[in-house]
Amino acid sequence: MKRLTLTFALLACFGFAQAASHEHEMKHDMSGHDMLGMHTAMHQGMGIVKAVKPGKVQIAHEPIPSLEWPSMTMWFSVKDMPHDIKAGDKVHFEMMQGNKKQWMIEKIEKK
Ligand SMILES: [Cu+2]
Repeated sequence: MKRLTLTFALLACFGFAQAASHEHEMKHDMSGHDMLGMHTAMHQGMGIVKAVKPGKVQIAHEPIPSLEWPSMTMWFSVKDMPHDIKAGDKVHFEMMQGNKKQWMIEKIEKK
């Protein structure tokens, strides 16, 4: 019986992982899905916008403990760039690594 439960748990995890890999095609709000977050490796950061280009933003971000990143300035791809984001804005963002290893901001908002 224990073994059966484990199998179900693994299947459930696999299902979530699959859902995560297609997340960029989905529009629904992922926040609050704690279990899903575990599998998608979504990371949160805060920082100051340094520059904006179509589909990209340069952010001087604070340390990101979940990635063991120190603070630094770097470019990110942005899935849906809000029109009101500009250099000098303090922002909160959520990102995940895409299948080409690039960091994609899934959500960005002014603070
Ligand atoms: Cu960085």
